[in-house]
Amino acid sequence: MFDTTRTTGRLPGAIVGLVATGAALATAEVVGALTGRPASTPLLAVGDAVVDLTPQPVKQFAVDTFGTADKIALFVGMGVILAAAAALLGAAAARRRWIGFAGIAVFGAVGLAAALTRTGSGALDTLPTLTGALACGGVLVWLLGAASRPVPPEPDEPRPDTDGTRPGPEGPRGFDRRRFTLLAGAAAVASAGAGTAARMLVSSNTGAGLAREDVTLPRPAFPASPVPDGADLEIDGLAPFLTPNDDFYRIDTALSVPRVDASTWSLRIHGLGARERVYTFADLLARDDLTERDITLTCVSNPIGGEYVGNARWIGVPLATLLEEAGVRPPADGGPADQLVSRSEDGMTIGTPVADVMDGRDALIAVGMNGRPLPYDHGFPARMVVPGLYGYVSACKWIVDIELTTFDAFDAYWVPRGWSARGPIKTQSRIDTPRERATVSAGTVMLAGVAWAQHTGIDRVEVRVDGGEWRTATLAEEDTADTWRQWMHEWDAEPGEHRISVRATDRDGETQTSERAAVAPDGATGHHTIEVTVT
Ligand SMILES: Nc1nc2c(c(=O)[nH]1)N[C@H]1C(S)=C(S)[C@@H](COP(=O)(O)O)O[C@H]1N2
Ligand SMILES: [Mo]
Repeated sequence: MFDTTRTTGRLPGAIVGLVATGAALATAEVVGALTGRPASTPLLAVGDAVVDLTPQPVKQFAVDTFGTADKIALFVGMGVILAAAAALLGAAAARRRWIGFAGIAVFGAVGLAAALTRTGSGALDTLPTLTGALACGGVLVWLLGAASRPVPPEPDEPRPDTDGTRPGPEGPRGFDRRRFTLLAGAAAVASAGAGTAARMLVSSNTGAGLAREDVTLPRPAFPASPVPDGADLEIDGLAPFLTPNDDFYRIDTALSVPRVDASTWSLRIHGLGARERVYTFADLLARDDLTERDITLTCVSNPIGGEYVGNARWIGVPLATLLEEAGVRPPADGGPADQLVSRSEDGMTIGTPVADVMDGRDALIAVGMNGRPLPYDHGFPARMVVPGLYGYVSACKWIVDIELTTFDAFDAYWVPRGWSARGPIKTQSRIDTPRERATVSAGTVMLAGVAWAQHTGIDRVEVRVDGGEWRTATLAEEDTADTWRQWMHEWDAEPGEHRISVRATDRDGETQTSERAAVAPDGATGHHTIEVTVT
């Protein structure tokens, strides 16, 4: 099958391995973009599988170390591993081609398995990996050929070049380095170009349909009351009362943000004790019960003092009304389902107590965020928002399906991964200014931050310096019980090192415990404490 009179060096082999792998990934990206399966390309599909299979402690370590750059860290890690494997396999294939093909088969199988185990996958999802593997094999054979040179003759044979001529770059014993470098370089550049173009095509979303940019939100029938004067203390360093969309924290497992076409999107409600109902995006926008509400979202994995909390003005359809239209009754009225499982375009499942969303609180199927259609990152075209519940048990983004079931019958995505099936938000408070380890001048120092106890409301915030007396802070005006509340306190600071702690008491009279608990399984506890230097 192969010319056994020629061989290839290990270094050119390693380069060929890298270039062939790049060609494979680029081909897969192009085919994924052209077939409308951008999430089934080997990089994304395997990345998704890694995210899903990573044990909780490792995931926590990644989030602790990289924060919301954890996705970039994952791709960098995968890239390093893949490049190392590609170089090693290429070097080995230089001598024994079959090793290269075996490597392609193994990596191709991993890519196929990842693509086919994605929710809702079909035959088309195999195309990116299959064409990528073919391209890899083709480039491998082609470039290894270009890098090959004649096998040195057996020692007892007369050597053809013993006449003193040095083996030049194009001599009979070497290979044409210049040609090889040009070919490999051209292949690498072409791969990088094609891969980038494919990624741009996918994210520009130029296809037909209704993109976010084309959506005009109607005026809500039930607007939120204006934010009261004095709800935003406008203190330097303090989080603004309403979090701008661009600054809103983002937490999800999606390695590529779903770009859902709102013209073909629909939300299905069905399951135990429900008559099936399907709503299109146009159905939702045309309703006469569009409701605007301020709701503070919080992630269960927000550490004490952390940033995974934000407050927005949402526009949406009351979820309880949609459930009533499907004939759903809450468990207290004899309804058979106690869990509502929402599913997203990207296969997430989130379980929410039916009782909570039907108890009169402003649970929404949101289509708007701070006066704009939902940003892609935050769930366009529609997501769920439920005041008082952590995001992982309520805030399904890119939602497409709501199934009525029971907690006994189904565990949503996070539950087998070590998180509690139910996740009411714990009362918390945070010091925003001064920052941890800041240096401030002696005299009056403004301490300020936020506190939240969604759907219960904040009653009191206290601060304490160096373990002394708890002193009551001044609260900003309350917007609603579903939003966070700013606080401030003027501290007469004396020179030295100081520790400042904060704690909140909610309207149920519960004061935050000082006992530290980790974020898993159901949210961190403890007082946010910072150290500052006063000069
Ligand atoms: N489809 C989908 N929805 C999701 C998630 C996800 O991973 N996928 N994460 C949830 C979690 S854990 C949180 S805290 C919120 C975060 O919403 P945000 O990114 O808009 O702030 O989304 C929730 N909805
Ligand atoms: Mo979360």
